[in-house]
Formats: sequence, C-alpha cells, structure tokens
Amino acid sequence: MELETLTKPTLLDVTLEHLSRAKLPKILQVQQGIIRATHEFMFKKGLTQLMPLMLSPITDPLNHGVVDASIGYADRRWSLTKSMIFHKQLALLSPVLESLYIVSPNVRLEFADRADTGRHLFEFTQVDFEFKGKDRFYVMEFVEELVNFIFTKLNAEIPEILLDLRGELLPLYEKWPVYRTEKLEAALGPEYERMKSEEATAPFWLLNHKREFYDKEDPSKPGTYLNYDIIWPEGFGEGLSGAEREHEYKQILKRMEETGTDKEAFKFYLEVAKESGLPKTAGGGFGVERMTRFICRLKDVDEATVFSRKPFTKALF
Ligand code: ASN
Repeated sequence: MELETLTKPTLLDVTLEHLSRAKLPKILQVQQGIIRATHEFMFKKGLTQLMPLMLSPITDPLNHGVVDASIGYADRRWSLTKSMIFHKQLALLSPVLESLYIVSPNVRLEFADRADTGRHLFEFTQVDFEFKGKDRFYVMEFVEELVNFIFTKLNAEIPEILLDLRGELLPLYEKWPVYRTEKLEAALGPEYERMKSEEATAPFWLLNHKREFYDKEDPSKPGTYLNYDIIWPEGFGEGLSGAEREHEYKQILKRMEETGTDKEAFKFYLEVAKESGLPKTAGGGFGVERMTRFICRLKDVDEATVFSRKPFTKALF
C-alpha cells in the first residue's frame, strides 16, 4: 500500500512525461514542416498573411456548445477566438486585399464528452484562409493542391521521420472523391462520417453540413449548404472545413433565425452587411494538429502537443 502511494505518478510527473515523450521531437518536426510548406504555398499563390487576433466582441458561434471563454475589458465583453471567420470576411472589405490567410490559435473550451474522441483539443491552431470573389470549386482545387504541396515537401525534407512515424512516405492524391452528407446518411445511418473515414484509404470531400449561419445556403436547393469538409482516411475524421459565405443582409438574418443566433451580439456585423454590404467570399481552414495526427498516424491529436490540451486535462501547465 505504502509502496503504491510512493510510486503513483503525480500530476507533475504526468505533465512532464507528456513533454518528454521520445517521439515528440519528430512529431513536432512534421508539424513545423506543415507550417513551413503552408507559408511557402500561400506566398506563391499571393495570399496575404494576417496576424491572428485572440480577442473580439464577436467570434464564431460554432455549431456545437462549448464553455464560454470571454473576458471583460474596456466596458465590453471580449470573446477568445474560436475561429477568425468574421475577421476573414471583414478584412476582405478592404479594396486592396483579395485573399488572406492566418495561422490562428483557436480556443474552444469543449465539454468533457469530447475528451476522448481523439480529435479534440480545447486550444489548437488552424490555418484559416479566404478569397474574395471565388467559389467552392476554386477553393476545393486550391486545397487539394495545398495538401499535395505540403506532402511533397515533407517527403523531400524529412523522409526518415515519416518512415519512422507512419511507416511509409506520404501518398499524393490525384482524384479526391466527393460525397454528400444526406446521401451517406441515407445509406449508412447517423455514423456515416466515422464509417466512411474508417473505410477510406485516401482523403475525400464531404459536402452539405448543417452548420453556422455564415455557410451559404444553396439558392437552387434551399435547406442545403455550399460547404465542404475534408475527411482524412483511416478513421482520422474531419481535417478541414470551409464554405462559400452568406453575404447578403436579408439572407444572413434568415439564417441567424434558423440557427438561433443572438442577433444583438452581431449588431455591428449586421450593420456592415446592411449598409456597405459584405464581400462575396469563400474559404476554409485546416486544423494543424489534426493534419499532424493524420500524417504521423497518432492515436490521439493530443500527442501532437507539448502541453496537453485534451478537454478537461489535468495538465499543470
Ligand atoms: N475555418 C472555418 C471556415 O473557414 C470555420 C471554423 O473553423 N469553424 O469555414
């Protein structure tokens, strides 16, 4: 009994053990390679890099509940960034910006039920990008090129690390299958996304998720949405989400009502939409740690962190 008490690892031991894992340096080199290749690709494609914002009176309402993360400052509430979706759209009001990207820290204080999905962290990094005047077809092609660019770079720069962590080099994907949520659900039931990801050997697109008000409704098919997710294969699940955006005032109001969004919180955003009009944009964002997880074939995305960010972690730092 006494021995057990003596040898039981303390929270400090567990915290330090997480950052002392033998594979961590290699995992981090993969992650660094993703960012390095992303910057190079974005530069070549002419996207302007914005620095991330961590506080704003408005942030992504998300399509699922999380614990509130806001602070009082200068007589207002400021939310920690869940995603920079609105700032991407608003920045493109600038006549001199055509496209942009941000390596953006996102804070989403997930409830404990998401602790062991293998895919959730309460704080993570997203590479978020947006284009003025482009549609979903343009963005999907852009993303396919980006992923193949990153994978080609990693194969060339750190082949031995990839061989060690994933057992082989990264494949390049020519044809990306495209599925629709409503069709998969009809064929496979509610667990369609997980099932399809588990049986897939290559990433695929999944269109038409019911989500936040800012994802554009298909005008030719009301009740369906012009959004697109990348689903990583081998059961790794969602890796990117994006959409054409709602930009017309009346349609935004309608979608806010349907999704139960608090209009008062978006008062000034709505004012911009009404008075000067929001630009027509499309974009998306991929989770950096999730891409790292897929490439390194990690059981849990938290293996890509130095300081655990698993929902409800007991980590001390
Ligand atoms: N980045 C996503 C998008 O561009 C939004 C999100 O992260 N919720 O659609």
